Amino acid sequence: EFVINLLKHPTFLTNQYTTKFIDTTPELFDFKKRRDRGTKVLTYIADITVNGHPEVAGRPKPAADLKPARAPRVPTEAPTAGTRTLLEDKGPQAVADWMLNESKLLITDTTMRDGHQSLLATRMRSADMIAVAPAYAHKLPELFSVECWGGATFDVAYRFLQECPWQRLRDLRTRMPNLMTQMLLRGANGVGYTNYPDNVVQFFVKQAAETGVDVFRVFDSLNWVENMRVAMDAVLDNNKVLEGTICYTGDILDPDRAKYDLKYYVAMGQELKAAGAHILGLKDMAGLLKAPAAGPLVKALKEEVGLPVHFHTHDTSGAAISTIVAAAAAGVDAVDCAMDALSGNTSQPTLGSVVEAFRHTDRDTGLDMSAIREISNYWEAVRGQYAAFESSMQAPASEVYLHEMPGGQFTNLKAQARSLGLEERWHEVAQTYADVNQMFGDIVKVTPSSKVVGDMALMMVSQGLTRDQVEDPKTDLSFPDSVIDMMKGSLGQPPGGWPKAIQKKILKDDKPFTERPGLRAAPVDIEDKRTEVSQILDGAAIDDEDLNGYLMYPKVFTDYAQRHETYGPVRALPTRTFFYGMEAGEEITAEIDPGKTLEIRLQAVGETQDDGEVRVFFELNGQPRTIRVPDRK
Ligand code: BTN
Ligand code: 3PY
Ligand code: ZN
Repeated sequence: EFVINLLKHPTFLTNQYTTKFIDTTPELFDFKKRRDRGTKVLTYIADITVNGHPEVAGRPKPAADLKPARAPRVPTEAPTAGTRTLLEDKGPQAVADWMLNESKLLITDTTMRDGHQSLLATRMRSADMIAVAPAYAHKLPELFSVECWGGATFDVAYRFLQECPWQRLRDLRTRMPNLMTQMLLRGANGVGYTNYPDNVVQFFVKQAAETGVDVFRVFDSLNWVENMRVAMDAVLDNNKVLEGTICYTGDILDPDRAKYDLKYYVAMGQELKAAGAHILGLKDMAGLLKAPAAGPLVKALKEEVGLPVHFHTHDTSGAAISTIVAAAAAGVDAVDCAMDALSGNTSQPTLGSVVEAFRHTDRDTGLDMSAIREISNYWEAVRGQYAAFESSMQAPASEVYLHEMPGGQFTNLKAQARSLGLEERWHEVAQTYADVNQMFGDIVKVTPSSKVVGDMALMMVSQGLTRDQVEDPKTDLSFPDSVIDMMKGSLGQPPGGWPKAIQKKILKDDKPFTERPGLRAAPVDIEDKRTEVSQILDGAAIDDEDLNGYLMYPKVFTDYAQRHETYGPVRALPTRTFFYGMEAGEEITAEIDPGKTLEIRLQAVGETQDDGEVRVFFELNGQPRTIRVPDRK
């Protein structure tokens, strides 16, 4: 019945089938109780207004006098050429060659990915990014790239923001046609927390390239190049820019951390070059690279690898800009910064300050300071709406050199500690995190290995266990699943392998493996999976983007799709409405399709009825509408 409906649909017949066809053609689901998108969105607003949004319950509220975020205005003509233009015209190798010849210090803006991932628990909604994207295109065409996808943003979009991450990417891509978009890809872990079968990784990269990613920063959470090849090859096959990435840990100047010395990093850089990388990423996810080490490291990578080097760091220590200055002096080609209002602390260093630092030097970035201020002012107003997700970090801290937590994990782990009642014991958690790292053999800690170290540290602090007790063969302990899995080999191999004694204790009689996890995983039958998810969703049409969501996160995706069926395109709502609902007398607009706008006015909220329901009175495009929602408070 549904299939016939679909095939006869005029959009389908004329070949204009778009990826989110299902969303704009609810008549396909006429066999179900038909609810239009306006009603669905009103249902969402009514529910949040009556019951609140669970994610912000008990958290600080945006300031009452917060100014609305207004994106800078842009001219109607097309923006000037940028790096994307070069990529489209001449391909990824030309981008790398251009970088090597460019004297400017090139800048990537990370605000839309790592910036909010590190400061606001990744909770920034697409609407807030899309509104400012044209300003980036018009006012900052000299940017190297805009990091706006991947990492934790993918699952958070589905899981907490009730949005399709692919739609976000497509919308950003169209609004910044001249700028390269950039994503963070966790190698064989895709945008998840575990290794996926090779064909799932390949399918994902193909889709990301098609929907709109230009630069793929590919890393492995144990720096195991072997485990990065499938993802890297897929980027090359799709003719996009491959940034093969080294994760930096330890301290090359510290003789006690000789495992990660200059030789180690140069050798890894050479392996990545041999694997086909166009650019060498140097990812200092915790912000551990200090200025005196940055010079020799960047110099050695530039000279002995020969690829353009793109440096990423976090300002957790407060000293990141000194590292950037040292890296630039040693010839680094590009660096990551976050726009001022979403920079500093666990986020990237401050974009405007880096631009100023290089003004009147031979590495002048060419970026316009007044554009930076305008865009940062916009982000400042946006950030105010996310007060509920701010962390308690008040100041930069040199403690990062002890614990070595990635900026993107720090606030998350702190929140996890809080939920276990361990927040006042945070410094103990930090010390234990460092102890676990040593117990596991001193490993690279970045998603997902960092999560495993965090799980172990929280277990030890909450159970009052010391490293000695954990390592003692005589004490019997049950370890977190993630720890067992990692010791078994499921995330791959660290340099030199896992320490034998603790591995044996954790695995008991289970045998570890040392081959690449992807070699052991059978390929997934992708079309079977499409049928499977379609059945779960009552016969819904599943395009390749949706299918990729399901392959990465089956339950998260189907939960999202089911809520989407109830609540409709809530991505179109203003952020305040999404988290806090509406007040009587308030009016908002929501553009649910280009040119199709809902004018929504909340008239009144009724009393809770005997049946436990509340009636909420709206005007939708001038017509009265009543929505009933259960009072769940
Ligand atoms: C159903 O009919 O039961 C489910 C409808 C699913 C709509 C899907 S959800 C993922 C994708 N993204 C969209 O915006 N719409 C479709
Ligand atoms: C991620 O994988 O999400 C990261 O930000 C790692 O630094
Ligand atoms: Zn980062």
